[in-house]
Amino acid sequence: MAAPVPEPVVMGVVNVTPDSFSDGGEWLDPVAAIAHGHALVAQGAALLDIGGESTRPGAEPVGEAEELRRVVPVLEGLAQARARLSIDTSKAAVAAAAIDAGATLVNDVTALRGDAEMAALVAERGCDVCLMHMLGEPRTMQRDPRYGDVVADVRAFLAERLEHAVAEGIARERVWLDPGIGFGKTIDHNLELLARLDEIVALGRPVVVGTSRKSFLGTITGREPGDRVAGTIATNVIALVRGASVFRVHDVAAARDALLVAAATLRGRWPPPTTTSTR
Ligand code: HH2
Repeated sequence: MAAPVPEPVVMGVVNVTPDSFSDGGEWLDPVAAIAHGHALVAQGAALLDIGGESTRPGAEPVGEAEELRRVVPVLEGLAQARARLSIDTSKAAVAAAAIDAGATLVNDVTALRGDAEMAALVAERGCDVCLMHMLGEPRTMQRDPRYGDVVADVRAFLAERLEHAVAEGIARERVWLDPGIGFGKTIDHNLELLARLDEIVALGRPVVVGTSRKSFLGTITGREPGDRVAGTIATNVIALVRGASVFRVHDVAAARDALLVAAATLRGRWPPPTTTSTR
């Protein structure tokens, strides 16, 4: 029998940064960021991922005070939105303030390696955590990344980080995993991870994919970041087929429609079951 098709959860991106690779500066003003978050919820985002530090290749780190200044008003302004809130940070102090403001997911691109206090915070506060694979660090990660077998290496890393999280007191059921598309990876690394994503899904936790507008889509299509929606959706649908359940995107309406129809088609049935572990 075919594996059950997860109900796709669309995570809308709210970058409160001057330098994000595709929308840097667009939502730096908190009023604009809050309005953007509400618009993404209206388009079908069940989750909003709010971030105050770019992790694009070459990005310079942001200080804690500045990151707090960027994200806290936006989280507060979105606390009543009809979506869960996620904080995209690797700093425990930022995550703590975000949880106080209503976030229930910590999206840590360092997978609990960036801040020694992060695991204890997530364990204590009982929120969900997304652990992402990254080779190196944003400033240098795209300088000649190498793997033995990229899928096996990323899977082993995520398996180790999952056990680390559990050993630190985080409930296994609270952990989501992400192969980190574009984080220390060539175009072929990204494509192979997507083609064999079922091997990551086999770790038994919800898998998040973040391909939205990323440069490998530009390499294939020749398009600028804002024109990579169709490419993003192609990868999201393939990831859904391979068992991913959370899709981190900038262009929510298009991704939501494509994923709903793709999931219904894979099931051969509509409406979908009503519950999912990522809600
Ligand atoms: N990608 C980005 C940022 N955070 N988090 C997860 N879990 N997975 C991802 O693939 C991921 C992520 C990069 O995208 P974006 O936020 O648009 O750009 P920037 O880092 O330049 O702000």
